[in-house]
Amino acid sequence: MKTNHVRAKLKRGEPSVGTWLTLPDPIAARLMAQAGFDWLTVELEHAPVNLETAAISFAVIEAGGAVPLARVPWNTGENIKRVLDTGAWGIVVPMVNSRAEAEAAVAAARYAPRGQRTIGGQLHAASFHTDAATYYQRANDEILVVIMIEHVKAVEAADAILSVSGIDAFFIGPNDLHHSMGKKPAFDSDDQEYCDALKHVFAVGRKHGLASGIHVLDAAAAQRRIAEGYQFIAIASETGMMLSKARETADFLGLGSGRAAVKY
Ligand code: 3PY
Ligand code: MG
Repeated sequence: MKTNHVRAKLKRGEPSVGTWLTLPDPIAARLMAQAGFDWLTVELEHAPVNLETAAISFAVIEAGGAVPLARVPWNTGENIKRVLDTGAWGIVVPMVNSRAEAEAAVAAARYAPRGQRTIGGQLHAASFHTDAATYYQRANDEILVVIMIEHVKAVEAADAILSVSGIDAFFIGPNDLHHSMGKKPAFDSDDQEYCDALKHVFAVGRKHGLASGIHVLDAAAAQRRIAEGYQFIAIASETGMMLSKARETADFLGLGSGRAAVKY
């Protein structure tokens, strides 16, 4: 069975960088898998990606040498089970705001005795180049569980959430976090309440031995976050990268309607 090299990197305290895949297109996923990112997260929360497209995308991402992850649409056992059973090597769970929600995410992602994931499927084992029996035995040690801290309620409950056993990393959703504070959604800001929240969650995560993660807009911001000790860094999305380059090209030639490129 293959080793989840991103999970191993995080456990060693090293940074890993990836991006979000928002296009419902395994061909785009295949090409992105060769760009050199450590991992690629198939976006099922806010993008029009169905499970069949996601399953094929997990396979081509893995074949390209990157770790295939999925952001599930919501924190439910059904969502988590289905992406793991179709070949994701890990999950990113949105909007985890309480200890009970964190426990539910872990229970859905881990087999007994650590959780309640049910037995079944073929693509999970194929994705790790192994047989089902070996997968069931070893999956708990390879599946990456990342929970999102993206609401003030989660910041307040950070200690109760991040002390749940079975979580590998937390991941800040800066847009929802700003929004939950009544502020304009943004990938970053120097707003004091926002910066204090980040510092608090980072310290609590470290206390519980978790890798810290955050979504950023570009490579320079990723470098800054890595220097601060963040280890699970998402840079924008493939759509954001495609459109910002397209926009730059059109602008250079004086073309275009003046509409802003999608950044994420
Ligand atoms: C957010 O910024 O809210 C996100 O969910 C980023 O992934
Ligand atoms: Mg969010």
